[in-house]
Amino acid sequence: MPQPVNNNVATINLAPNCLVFVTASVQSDGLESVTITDANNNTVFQASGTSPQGGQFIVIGQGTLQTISTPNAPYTVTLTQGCAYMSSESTIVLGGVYYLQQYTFICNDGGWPSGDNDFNDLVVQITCFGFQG
Ligand SMILES: [Ca+2]
Repeated sequence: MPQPVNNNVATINLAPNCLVFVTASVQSDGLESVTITDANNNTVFQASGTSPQGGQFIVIGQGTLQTISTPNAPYTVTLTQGCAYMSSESTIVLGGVYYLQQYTFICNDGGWPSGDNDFNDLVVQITCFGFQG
């Protein structure tokens, strides 16, 4: 398994002209945030929030976006300042065609190692559909 990344900024690639569903959740008393920007530095998703009490699970934001038409355009995912993250990418492909592409980021407050190292303080899931409608 890869080591956690002590950085709050990641770059991902999303297929062009696709519908993307993003959800962000927290289990943290501290303020968590995520911002996704496209290759033109436009903010396409933003969420922030904190657990109402005791690190309780709560969804702080969800929404959809449409990827730009440029192939292989990078998207920047900016997570809570000072966090460390681990991430995964998974795809469902048939005959060389992408049907679903998913990224997951799990974040730990204060870096790694830090605190309880639970990597659930902020969780961001990005799902890119190969087809729409
Ligand atoms: Ca936590």
